[in-house]
Amino acid sequence: MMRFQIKYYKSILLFAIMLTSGLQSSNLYAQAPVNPVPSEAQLAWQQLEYYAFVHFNMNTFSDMEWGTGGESPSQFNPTQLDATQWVKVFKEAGMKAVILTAKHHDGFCLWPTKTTEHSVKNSPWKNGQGDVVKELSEACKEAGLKFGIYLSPWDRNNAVYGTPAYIPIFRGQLRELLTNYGDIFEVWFDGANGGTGYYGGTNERRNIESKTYYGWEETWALVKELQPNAMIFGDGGPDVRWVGNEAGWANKTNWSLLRRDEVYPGWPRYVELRSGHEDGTHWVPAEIDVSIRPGWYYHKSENDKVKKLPRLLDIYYESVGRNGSLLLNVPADARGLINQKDVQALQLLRKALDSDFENDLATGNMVEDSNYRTDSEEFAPANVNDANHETYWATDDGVTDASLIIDFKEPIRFNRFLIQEYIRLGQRVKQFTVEAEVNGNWKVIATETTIGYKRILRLPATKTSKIKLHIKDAKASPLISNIEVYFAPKLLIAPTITRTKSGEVKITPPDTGLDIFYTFDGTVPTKNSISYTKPFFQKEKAVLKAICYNTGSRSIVAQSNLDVCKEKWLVVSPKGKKHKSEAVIDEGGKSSWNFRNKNLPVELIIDLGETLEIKGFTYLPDQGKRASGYISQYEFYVSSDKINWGEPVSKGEFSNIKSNPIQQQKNFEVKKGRFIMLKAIDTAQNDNQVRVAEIGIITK
Ligand code: FUL
Repeated sequence: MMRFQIKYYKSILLFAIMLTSGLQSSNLYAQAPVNPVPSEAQLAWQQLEYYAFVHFNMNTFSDMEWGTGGESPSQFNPTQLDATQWVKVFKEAGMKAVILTAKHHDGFCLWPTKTTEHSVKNSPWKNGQGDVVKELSEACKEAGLKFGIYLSPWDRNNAVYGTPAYIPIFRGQLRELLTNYGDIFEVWFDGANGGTGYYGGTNERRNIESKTYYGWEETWALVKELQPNAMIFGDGGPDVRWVGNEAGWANKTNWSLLRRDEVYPGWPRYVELRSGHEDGTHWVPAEIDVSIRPGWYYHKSENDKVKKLPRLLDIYYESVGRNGSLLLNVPADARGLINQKDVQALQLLRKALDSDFENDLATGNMVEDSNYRTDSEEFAPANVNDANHETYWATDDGVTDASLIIDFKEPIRFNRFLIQEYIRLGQRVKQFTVEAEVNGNWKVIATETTIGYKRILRLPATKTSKIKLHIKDAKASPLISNIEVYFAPKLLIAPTITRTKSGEVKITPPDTGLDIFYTFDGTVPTKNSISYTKPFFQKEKAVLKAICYNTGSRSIVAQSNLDVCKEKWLVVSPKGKKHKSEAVIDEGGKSSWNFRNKNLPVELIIDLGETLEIKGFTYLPDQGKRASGYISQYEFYVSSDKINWGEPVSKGEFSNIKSNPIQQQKNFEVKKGRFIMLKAIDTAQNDNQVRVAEIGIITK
């Protein structure tokens, strides 16, 4: 009460001073910015948060990730292209913008450019009269979504790529795209540059100096001249930076700042991009680009590999929730439509996010603080939950350790804490905790570092009637514009089924406190099926189906087609150190066996320990972070005595394995035998090694 009175008198005094001096309150109390600060265009971009990338181009038809440039325009022929369908899907998913691969590394242009013949104008699609860039830009405008373009600097088709003559061509393409298609919110320049290619039929390697070749300063200036508000994306910006991985996450510590002049396309210290630089010289926030599928382009073979809800939620919380923007790639298929599999995944994500953020428990609750700037209501703690992001809580100058408490009066449960800094005046907070009052004591629930535009913490469910935010360190007086508190429901999605080499099955739920039920007879499990309480053995072939169950609702069904377990299996050849060679049959997909410095072909022979009727095999390539040794050409044999192998039961290629190293499966005519042999005839990288993470068989 006393404190309130002092504040009250102070406010009257300050008000009197303001009246007499004729000053605006904001001038009187104005804080100095902590530089660097974002531009107006960057502030607007930051609020988009979640938007779509569409990889759709020649690769969609050639089933590749990186076309060579030697493809023919006649291959480009979507049968039902409908950009309004894409935009509808994205809008319903809550995305605010779309970026299209107008030209990828293979050089094919999705618009009828004057700069090259390698474009839609020479394709059968709409008899060469079509323009994908136009259709999508118009659909976006109609639906109120922003539109951006990806234009690959690298061009594996162009005959003059690598010489100075290419630069005006590249800039001419940019000029067309930035002049003829309305407002462009972002221009995306890829860091992959130079290497082998078709290059007008020369089929050679052309390396360029990525720092200097494209004359980036002039190229950027052209973008700004034609589209002053467009954000330019590149490894190190200049406006928006890459996050240093394509897997969908930023570091928890994430500064929107960068020592920008150190960074260039292909910068070898790219891991630093995950956190930015605390002492950065420029405001260059992170954008997290990741694909909803393993590859960036649509491949029919990946229709079952669309990322599942838990992974998509992780991506959201580790991008938008870590002070970054999420650029989620959803490729259009060869019909020219967003595939139903991807549509469903986006819908599930939207639904889950809507329920996670349905009810902000903080709104309207009393907030007290330990310090606020000049005791002025303009900087009062209640600004953090007033639904206005332009108002904020600020401490007095020099106060960088301060706290505020949200008092709910009655106990609530929460497991999400969302917090935002008023970044217009710079990113400041370096360290903070979130605490909850539990049985009369403050319990630290989270100890964190940076905040920035937005942090969303996923926390263990906690019951409390008071939450404290404690800013422990900041570059200057912290400015907090928003706090939201939620209790997200448990995720009711399919459990995961795994089995060890000896046949022990484990069923793991996606969240705590869920019941699991399963069947072996192909029927859909209900709450009356077998209840899963602990791991069990299933050594024989079986179709296992499992669900999660929680108070009347059940998840979709998880299904695992288990084959005979690998308990009796032994690696016969080549003999390595035992624990290493066993990696190919240990059911642990992460470990791999590396046949290094072997001359090809390499033969891997396995004793199954019993005679089986075999009708197919699987090969999981190395899954490590620096994966290598992918087999590209193979032969597969079955034998009853490991002496007479006969003809291969299957042979051919594992296509696209380097860009997309997922499990490969080959089926063949049933053959009886006890021994199998995978022969690596060639590898994708010529790196003098063959790596195998796991081998499996499919029995009759
Ligand atoms: C990478 C490219 O090489 C991929 O093909 C894809 O376009 C991705 C977004 O960026 O660097």
